[in-house]
Amino acid sequence: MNTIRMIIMTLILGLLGHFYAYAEQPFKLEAKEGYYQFPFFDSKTPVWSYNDQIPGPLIRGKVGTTLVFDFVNGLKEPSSVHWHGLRIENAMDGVPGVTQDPVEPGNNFIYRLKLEDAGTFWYHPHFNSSEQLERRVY
Ligand SMILES: [Cu+2]
Repeated sequence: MNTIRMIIMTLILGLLGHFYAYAEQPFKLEAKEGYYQFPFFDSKTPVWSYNDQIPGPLIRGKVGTTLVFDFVNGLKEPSSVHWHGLRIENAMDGVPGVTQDPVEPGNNFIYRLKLEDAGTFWYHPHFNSSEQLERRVY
């Protein structure tokens, strides 16, 4: 029963998350704390998320264009955005301590991603990943 509930919830959340970014238009992506009303739950759940959405916004772009993101860290700890699987400039890969400094609370970072490949990819934090992912920042 719980498996069916989780599948339905995942489908609903996937359909709700259809916000798009377009090439060359800066898209604000904010990690922040909040509460989220999951379907079938009686009360809201404390979460950390991108733009108050779970999962975060669905972002689409065309190969050959550049997507620009203004990432704002509204969490109480450093964060970053790693663009999992995308072939992009190393400085934009979002790995604190390796490709960039961590984005401190209240600060922002501009990510510019030139899209080289078609496909479906995932973005997520790469700072304290185990906790930030578990709290739904993805
Ligand atoms: Cu990853």
